[in-house]
Amino acid sequence: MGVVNVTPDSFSDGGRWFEPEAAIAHGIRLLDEGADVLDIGGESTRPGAQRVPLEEELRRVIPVIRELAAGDAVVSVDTMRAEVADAALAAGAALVNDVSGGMADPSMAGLVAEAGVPYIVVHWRAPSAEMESRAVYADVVAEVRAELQARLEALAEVGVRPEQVALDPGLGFAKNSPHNWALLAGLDALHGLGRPLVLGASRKRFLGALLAGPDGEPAPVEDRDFATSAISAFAAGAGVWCVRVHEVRPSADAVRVVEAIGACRQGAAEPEAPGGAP
Ligand code: PMM
Repeated sequence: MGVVNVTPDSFSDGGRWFEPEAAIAHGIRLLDEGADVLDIGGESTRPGAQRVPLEEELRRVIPVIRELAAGDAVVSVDTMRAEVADAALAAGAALVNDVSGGMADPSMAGLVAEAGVPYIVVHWRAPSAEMESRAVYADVVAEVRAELQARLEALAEVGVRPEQVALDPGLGFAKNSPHNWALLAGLDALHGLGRPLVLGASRKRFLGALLAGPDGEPAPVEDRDFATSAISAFAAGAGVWCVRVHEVRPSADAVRVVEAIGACRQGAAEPEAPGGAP
């Protein structure tokens, strides 16, 4: 899944694709690089971010979704608002990616149930402005698992079928670096929920901290893409369904490598080189 943030202020790529033409061109580039899905969002969720007004979020994402979906891309809308999800689906989006897992907008679950579309439910505890103070866990893997299970049940009560849902532990959402690493190390427990898993590690702060220089300064955002693709390889090997990344090519290649190894493990024929080359 390639990220198209139509925002002036995302931590990872804020402002670069803020104009619709730039966002559309970027989406097309990500498809060329191997993205299966484009995730289009108009609201930054970086820690401390303030909410964007509804009208502004619509203005940012709908034209970009309409254009990219018309070009046959599989488009996901990254939103916490039912009204935005509704307009996005009408404009051609095929999936809803909700970083609040239906908790920010009480109308979201009903809309998704009615639409019957795939729904990415991210583990979330509080809006961006408050989430850092909610990063408190005795056992992060067990608690995230239990809270995602509770979301699945609450969503089912309003008609969201479990088969519609993919689950995401929400790296960085009310989680500090040790929490994020623990969740990656504990993916098996999340597989136990029986739904496809999504991971959004791309360029996040815990990678900046891991790659900090001798002065302790976090690695700049654009220097986190190699680490991101390492996580994509790890995720593919661990059976994760989808990775959400800003730079698609390295992750798409990493996933193909893991798939080739997996195919050999299952006794399938070796993958053929393109064009029959040796
Ligand atoms: N992270 C961000 C935004 N959307 N969606 C999912 N499913 N999982 C995530 O971890 C996630 C997300 C924040 O990152 P960005 O500002 O780089 O888009």
